[in-house]
Formats: sequence, structure tokens, C-alpha cells
Amino acid sequence: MNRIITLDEFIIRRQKDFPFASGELSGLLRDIGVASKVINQEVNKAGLVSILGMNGSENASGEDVAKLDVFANDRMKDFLKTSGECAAIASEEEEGFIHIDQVEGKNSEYIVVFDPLDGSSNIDVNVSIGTIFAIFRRKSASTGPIEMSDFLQKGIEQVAAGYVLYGSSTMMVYTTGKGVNGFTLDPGIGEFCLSHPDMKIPQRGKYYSLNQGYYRSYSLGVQDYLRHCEKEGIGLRYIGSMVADIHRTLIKGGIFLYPETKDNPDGKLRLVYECNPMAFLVEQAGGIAITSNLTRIMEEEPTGLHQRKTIIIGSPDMVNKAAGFIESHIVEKEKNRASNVLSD
Ligand code: AHM
Ligand code: MG
Repeated sequence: MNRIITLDEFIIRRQKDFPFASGELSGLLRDIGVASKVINQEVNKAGLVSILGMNGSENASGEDVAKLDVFANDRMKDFLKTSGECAAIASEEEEGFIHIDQVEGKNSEYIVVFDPLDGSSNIDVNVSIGTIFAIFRRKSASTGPIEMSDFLQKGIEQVAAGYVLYGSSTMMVYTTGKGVNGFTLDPGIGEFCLSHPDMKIPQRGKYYSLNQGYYRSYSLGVQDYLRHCEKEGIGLRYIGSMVADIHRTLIKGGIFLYPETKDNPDGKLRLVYECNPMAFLVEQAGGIAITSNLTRIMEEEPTGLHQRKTIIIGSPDMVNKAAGFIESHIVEKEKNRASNVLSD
């Protein structure tokens, strides 16, 4: 039998990949791993909330029961605040960024952004949800205050990113820019164990994934691509939980899209802590991640912490195919515009 490799062990072994790092990044990844184990415990009890108490009420032990996404946010904050490696954090659950006081004797050089519990509308129905995170090195001088520009770095500046999927089993998948590795939580020993080393996304897959119900509000290029999928008999899989949909796409191959719609003209998903970390992971696994303007997600200049972005991500052949349909409509539009100008 092969000896298992735990997340902590793996992170320490990989530390030497970072010439500039003296363990801070490793410490941060381990802290996120521990926070997610605590969140996982609570997620597993979600169905019991109505028995033990609802948000705003007390549970059987007389403690206040927090909503699960608030609970997840608080745990991520607790662990990152005390780690000593993190200078500031930003979260989907917080309006602005949060500065973290330096822990004595520690050098806080990192910025962490996260969505503590993505897909939280799925909690009530026992469907998979997840935590998404990304880590940057701070840009501002370590002697001065943290600045918004520390958070508004392009995706290509990420030093690490990952997600935790609370599914039929709990998994942490992360990258530090040297491939992608997945760890499954063994509930018996309470450790994440390396289960998916060096993950590679298949060149193409059997599924496309998007909210098909918004079909009429998608651009003509996206509609054309969806008709192509239908014609080719490509299956539709959509959980409505980005972490779970991307996880399947990463393992089985496929494409995930959240383009612009009438309700969300810039897309729904957030560039800084949803699109960029997923783009980093998928690219590291050999996939492609672009906006519906066909620009690379990780080269987009963020303009705000909670800015939304369109996303088309997944297996290279499928993303390129979708891009081709979108492109031909852009070219068509351009031609029409030019001929209108000439005839004016
Ligand atoms: P949330 O951050 O409010 O949980 O919303 C994000 C979720 C993603 O996980 C998922 O991909 C998307 O919203 C689904 O949106 P829709 O219901 O419009 O298809
Ligand atoms: Mg979210």
C-alpha cells in the first residue's frame, strides 16, 4: 500500500519551489486548509440547523447560530488574522478590505482574497458548495498602509489560488503556479490527503455548463455555440455552484460559461476572488479561461474588489470553439458597422 501524503507534508515538500519564500506562503496555505476543515464540519451539520436553531436564534447549547456563509467568512478571517503571514484580506462577504495587525516576529507580505462559501443558495437543498481563494504578494511598501492597489492586481500576479469543494467528499485543490494538486479530506484522520496529483484538464469533454434558462438573453455568438453543442449532442451539466461545476470540468473536461445577460450585463461572477483563482487553476491544468470579449481573464485589470466579469473556461478545444462562434459575430457586427458608416 502506498503511504499517504497529507496536505501539510506536501506543502512543506514544495516550499523549496519558491526561492523567495521562507515558509510564509506554506503557512498561509496550511491555515486555509485548517479553516476549511472547520467550515466543512459546519457544512456537514447544515441540515441540522432547523433542529438546533436558525440564524438569529440559539442552538441547543445556547450559542448563537450564524448563517453558514457568515460562519465561513468568520472562520477564514480568524485563521488568516492569527497566521501572521497575511497583511490584509478581502472577502465576498465584506464591503471593503480588512487590514490585519502584524503578529510580532512575523513578516506579513501576503494579501488573501476569498469567497468563503460560494453557491450558498444551494445549502438548503444539500448541493455542493465551496470556498474559493487567491493569494498575492503585497505591492505597497511593507512600512506603509495597505492600499486598494494591493488587491486590484491582475490574475497573472497570483502566487497561489485554490478552492475547497464541500461535496460527496471534501476536497482542496490548489496551485502555486507549478501545476495543480488535489487533496481529499479523510474524515477518519481529519487530514487532507493527496488524491489527485498533477491534475490535467482533458483537451475536450462531454459536457457544457451554463444556465441554459437564460438562453434568450445571451449574445448571438453564445447562442450559436449553444446550438452547436446541441447539434453535436454535447451533454448539459449545470449545478449552479461554480466550484462544483469547475471541479467537474477540470476532472472530466468540458466548458463552463457565465456570459453577460440582461440582469448581469458584465457577467455575474466576481473577477478578483472567483474568476481569477479559477482561471489560474484551469490554466495551470492546461485549460483556457477568457472573458466573453475573448480576452484572457488573468490579464484583466481589476477596477474594484467586487467587480463582475464574464467567463468562459475549460478544456482548450471547447473554449476555442466557443470563442470562434463569438468571434464570427464580432467580425459580422464590425462589417455591418463599417458598411453603415460608408452608406451614411
Ligand atoms: P454566490 O456567490 O451568491 O453564491 O453566487 C455565485 C454562484 C456561482 O457559484 C454559480 O456559478 C452562479 O452563482 C449561479 O448563478 P445562476 O443562478 O444565475 O445560474
Ligand atoms: Mg460567490
